[in-house]
Amino acid sequence: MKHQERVFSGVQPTGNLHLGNYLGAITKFVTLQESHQCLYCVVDMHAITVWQDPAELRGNIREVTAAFIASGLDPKKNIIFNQSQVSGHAELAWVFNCVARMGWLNRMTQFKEKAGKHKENASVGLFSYPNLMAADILLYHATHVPVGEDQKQHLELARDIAQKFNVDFADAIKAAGIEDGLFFPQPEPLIQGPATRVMSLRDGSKKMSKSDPSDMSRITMTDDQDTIAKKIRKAKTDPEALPSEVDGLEGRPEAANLVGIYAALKGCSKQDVLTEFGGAQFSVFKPALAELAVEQVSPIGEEMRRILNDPAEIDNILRNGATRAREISEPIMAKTKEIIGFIQ
Ligand code: AQP
Repeated sequence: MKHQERVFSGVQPTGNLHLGNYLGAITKFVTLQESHQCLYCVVDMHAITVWQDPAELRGNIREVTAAFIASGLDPKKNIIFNQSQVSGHAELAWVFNCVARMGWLNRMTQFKEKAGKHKENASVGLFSYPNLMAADILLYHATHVPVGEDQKQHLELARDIAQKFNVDFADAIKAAGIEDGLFFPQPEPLIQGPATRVMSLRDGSKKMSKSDPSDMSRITMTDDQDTIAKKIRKAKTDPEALPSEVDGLEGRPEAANLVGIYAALKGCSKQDVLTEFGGAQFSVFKPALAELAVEQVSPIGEEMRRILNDPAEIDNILRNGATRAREISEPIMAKTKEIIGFIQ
């Protein structure tokens, strides 16, 4: 089956949308809209794998949507929607719950990190999260998935699920008229550039994260100019000057992180940054980074605030996106049911 190139990715509406989400994912979405049919999803069903306050969840769904648009995603060109408005995500996730193996999910490092020592108390949804993610992508036969480095393992699982489904139902797939048996495509992760894993500003060994208790660990997309500059000024560093070569960042996670952020914001390589700043102290580099971050991030935050003033318009965009998403997903879900043997 010839699969048309199609991009899918999602962001959880769990608050504190940060520079890692922006550089690792959203900027890639913006680039891809020029060349591909793209679906960008506010994955609210993923968010509730950890308890969310209902009023805050509603606000956060609108905030992620506003961030998409403020970052330059065109809702006419792309399909922007929230997951729970397209029931196929839940339907296909159930099918994949029955395809994926417990052993596969037991190997997922994100579950181990998020459940921590209290695995017995984690929701079943948090455990089966990667199956829902596979459903998100494969419901649209998406072929390319721009994500940060932390999602690589989940993407590999999605590929395994696609392959196992195609093998388990090989005869039924052929009987449904798909001669080559490739009903679900193997989605490819797109993890590129200098900021695929932005680290905490307080600890270079931990990724920048929405759930870090320290607000100083992350730059959020709605931080004002002073806050962005202050967070960069206070970011943890070491006492050495910056090296002139990328190899010199080895064993210096905080320095590597700030150089990576600078490179991603500027649209150049880490080596380009070191060619400019090699030998400079952080007292010189940090103000330059702060200036660049303020220049790039604060207009997005301002635009988000403007968009958020009209929640009805955001809800319209999401409803319209869901209608268009269903146009693609419904025939694929119907075919999936036919292949499995469900009567429709
Ligand atoms: N630190 C990061 N660096 C680069 N990319 C990142 N992403 C997340 N953190 C970083 C990418 O952002 C997209 C949306 O992420 P998500 O909403 O699914 O959240 P997450 O991956 O669970 O990470 P968060 O935002 O830090 O939340 P918590 O605190 O809950 O873990 C994805 O493409 C992700 O790779």
